[in-house]
Amino acid sequence: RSNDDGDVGLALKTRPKTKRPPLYKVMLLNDDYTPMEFVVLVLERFFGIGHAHATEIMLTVHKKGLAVVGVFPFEIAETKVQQVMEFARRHQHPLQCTMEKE
Ligand code: TYC
Repeated sequence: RSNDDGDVGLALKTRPKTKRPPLYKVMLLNDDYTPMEFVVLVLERFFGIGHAHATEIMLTVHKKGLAVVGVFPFEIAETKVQQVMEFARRHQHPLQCTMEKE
């Protein structure tokens, strides 16, 4: 069909498509060896989290085993994970950072 607006109306239900990108949770995992201060530094440096909140998040990971530290579109989440993993590797800490679709 066609209409006076000139669209051919292939989409029969014409809802304007404003699809948001899927978001990904970036998580830190606990381990027995990474120093607490190093984890706090990671949260400050790569996630822009202030010292007090970074300390709270680090203690949550320490106690519960993991915590979500941020939620981002895929490419940004992937970059955060890479940055944290590389930083931990360079300092020879076993800290693990992962992402999963929200
Ligand atoms: N469990 C570590 C310790 O006792 C601290 C730690 C916290 C390690 C958070 C990793 O993601 C982590 N030194």
